[in-house]
Amino acid sequence: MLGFGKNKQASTEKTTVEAQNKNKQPAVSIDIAEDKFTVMPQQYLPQKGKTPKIPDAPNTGATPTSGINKKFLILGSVAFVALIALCVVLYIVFLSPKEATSPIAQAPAQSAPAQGANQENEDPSITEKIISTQAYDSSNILIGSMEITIPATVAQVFGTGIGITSLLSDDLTLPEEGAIIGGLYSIYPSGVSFDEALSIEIVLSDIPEEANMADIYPAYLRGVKWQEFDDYQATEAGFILTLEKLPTGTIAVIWNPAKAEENPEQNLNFTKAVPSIDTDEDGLTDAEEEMIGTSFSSVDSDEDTYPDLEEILNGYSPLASDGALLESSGIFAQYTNATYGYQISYPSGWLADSLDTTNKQVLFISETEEFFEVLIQENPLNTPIVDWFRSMSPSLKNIELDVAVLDGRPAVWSPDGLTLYVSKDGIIYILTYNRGTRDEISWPNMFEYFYNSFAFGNTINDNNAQDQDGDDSGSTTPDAL
Ligand SMILES: [Ca+2]
Ligand SMILES: [Ca+2]
Repeated sequence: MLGFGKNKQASTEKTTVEAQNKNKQPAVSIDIAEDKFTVMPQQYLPQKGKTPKIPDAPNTGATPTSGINKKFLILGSVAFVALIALCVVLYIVFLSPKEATSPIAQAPAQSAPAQGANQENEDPSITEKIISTQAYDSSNILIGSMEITIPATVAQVFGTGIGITSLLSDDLTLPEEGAIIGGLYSIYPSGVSFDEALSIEIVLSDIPEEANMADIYPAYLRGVKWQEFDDYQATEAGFILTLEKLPTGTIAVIWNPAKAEENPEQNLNFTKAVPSIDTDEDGLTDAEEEMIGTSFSSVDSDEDTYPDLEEILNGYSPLASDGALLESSGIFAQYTNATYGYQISYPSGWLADSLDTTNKQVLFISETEEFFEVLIQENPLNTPIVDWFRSMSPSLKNIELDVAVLDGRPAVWSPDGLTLYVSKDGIIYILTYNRGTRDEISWPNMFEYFYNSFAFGNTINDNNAQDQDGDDSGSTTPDAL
């Protein structure tokens, strides 16, 4: 929401910056002064009345016949009365209409009628305010624009105190990598937080042809570094930021062609996994051929004219030329998870192992350190899988997702192609090829067979099925095909 988690600065620094900005923006100072008037009479009024009186009273008592002192006494009394009168006027003008609600209590968003009732002094016709500005290059060609939608509650408080300035790039720190496109903007008052978020749209007049949207992002100048906004929405011609707090630095859109490559992070490796050695180049790795029993020096081990891999992916045994089905070959076994309602096939020589009695994490372990895994995560709001994935991987927000279908439901691939996410009935099923420390994967086709065999089934609660293997784990494993 806020998008500035990383931008928390020491409060002293922030105060200094705000103070400077207040000096620059008289409109803001006026507003803040009004706020102070609403508070001052309550706390300071009695003391103000006393302050001039205390030194006067004892002095007059000590030298009773002094004419000069009498003059001071009269002047002091007049000043005191005038001050009281001034305070009363200020009290009537500023405080009394707001008495019903203390300033602190009305800070969070209240219902619109309540706010309206408290804003009698301000223009009730102010609802939502939109301000905008345009940016031009040195040849006076329009390069971009910024438009800010200010919610009514914020507009009523800040009035004209919020604005945008379009800047020139001459005296600014430019990004080390990439280039600024579509202008530079400064929004004031900088660093200020609002009760309601401002919607800020940046429109780019011209997006370079060579650029794609994954390389373009809105950022703000934080010290001497350009920091990408944590949260934004891409539009056809730019971006929309939703900010409850304004950054202290200049805002711009940066085009950095190297960004997509340099920003994988979050344990996700963008390089697609490379299969290990495949001597006969038939697509089955030597490790797979050895496990299955096919020849790693022949593309067609059973010499039925159908290549080994083609037979496997079409459900035929690569070891029998009589058209025998893979199901009855004993190469794969089936695992059933009744707790979370799914079935999946895995190489029968591997160990299928639920890590604990919850059956949330089941491993299918090969003779190498590599293993396949089905992991369960809750998805109580039943968020669609693409949205769920995006919410879990904010760093991938600009990456086009590889969306597949698994047992009739949309599924999302991780960028490295080794994890598949699918959702059903409030549960996320995460199918992963864990290659450990290996660069090359030994079981690419076994994994393909594995995830393609994934099928949703009934859970134990749906059908009251008996726990067939009697270990109370809700799983039945293995059931050889
Ligand atoms: Ca091979
Ligand atoms: Ca064959």
